[in-house]
Amino acid sequence: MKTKDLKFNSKLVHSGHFKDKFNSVSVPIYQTSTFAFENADHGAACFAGECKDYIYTRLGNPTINALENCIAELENGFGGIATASGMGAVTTVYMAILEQGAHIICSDAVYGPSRTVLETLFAKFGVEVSIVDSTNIENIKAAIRSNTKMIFVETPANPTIKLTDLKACSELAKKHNIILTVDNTFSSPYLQKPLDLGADIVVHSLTKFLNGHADIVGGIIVTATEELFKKIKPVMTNMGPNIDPHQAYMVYRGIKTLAVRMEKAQSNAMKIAEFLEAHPKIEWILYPGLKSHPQHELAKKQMSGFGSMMSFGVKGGYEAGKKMINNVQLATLAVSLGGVETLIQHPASMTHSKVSAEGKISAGITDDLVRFSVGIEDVDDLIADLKQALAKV
Ligand code: LCS
Repeated sequence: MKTKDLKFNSKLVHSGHFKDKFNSVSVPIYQTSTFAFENADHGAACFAGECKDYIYTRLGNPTINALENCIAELENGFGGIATASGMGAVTTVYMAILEQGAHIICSDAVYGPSRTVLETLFAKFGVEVSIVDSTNIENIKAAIRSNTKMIFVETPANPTIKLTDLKACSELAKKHNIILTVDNTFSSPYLQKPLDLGADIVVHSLTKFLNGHADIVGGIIVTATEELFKKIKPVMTNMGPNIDPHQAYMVYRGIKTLAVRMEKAQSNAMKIAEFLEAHPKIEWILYPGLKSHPQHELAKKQMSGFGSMMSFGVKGGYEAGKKMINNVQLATLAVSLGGVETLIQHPASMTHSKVSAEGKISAGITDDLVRFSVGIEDVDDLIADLKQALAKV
């Protein structure tokens, strides 16, 4: 049975697996930098692309390939290109698609470095950048120029939990022959499949939900087509932000429990969001599963669940939020997200601190914004923790 024809939960367990000499049930870690050739002709044939044998781990490795094939199937894409980090994936896509004089439209609601690398490094190489509020498709439409090569969005976005309408966005991109790249980190393919909605490229920080255990850093690019795959893969292999086989193994192992982790985390998140929304010390809360989220209907349309990421403000602003953050006992004060453990952080001074003050204001990364990544602990314990921390505010 071909794994690509299986249903999603079966794919999580079986996609990417290959039969080896020992019939290993778990894909082994091929912790090797290089692979021996039979003879000189074999080596030459490998380099000439006349045989599919492995050459060198930066170019390809069985453990890494298992991971790449697995995620490509989960995203219904053509192929996957794993990288050393999520930023390795984002910047490899930028490098492959953009060029001097090209223009990119980037949502204002993205992970800080995905935006700042465009405004600093890529701008230095002559790439034009427009940062827009992508919650309204008209803003993207208005920003299109004759040299626009890519639209880059993240939905739900870090840390504002803003959504972008992927179907509308992909229709617009197609009409203007622009590549649409979607950072799907916050949803994972369990909750949202951007390629099915018309996107051309998906990127992930594997560090988050796909791995799920806060013990590695990694990234991946999945392309819809062979053409895009062939354009991006050599950029990765030549520039060298490849993932390590051990990292790849850890993510591949984590993926097998993605569905059960996501289900538990998002069920916890819904209860926590309702608790916070009703709490007198909470000024505002954004969680796609709440009816009060301005894009709740869009979330229902393009996601199969609401995930486990939320942002909120405590009455009294930054000082009050800081007091709360400093008083949680079960949740951990740390950046990153999407692991089995609940994390809390303050984006304006941490993950998004390098975004300019005006950039933060226009993107809605306010000083009082507290970001919460809900884990799979018992929800009663998490709520009790939030209750005692808020009592100290
Ligand atoms: N995309 C999103 C949506 C992210 O949240 C992150 C990291 C990245 C890309 C980059 O991935 P990395 O290179 O770290 O694997 N987000 C982080 C965060 O919110 N806190 O720490 C890292």
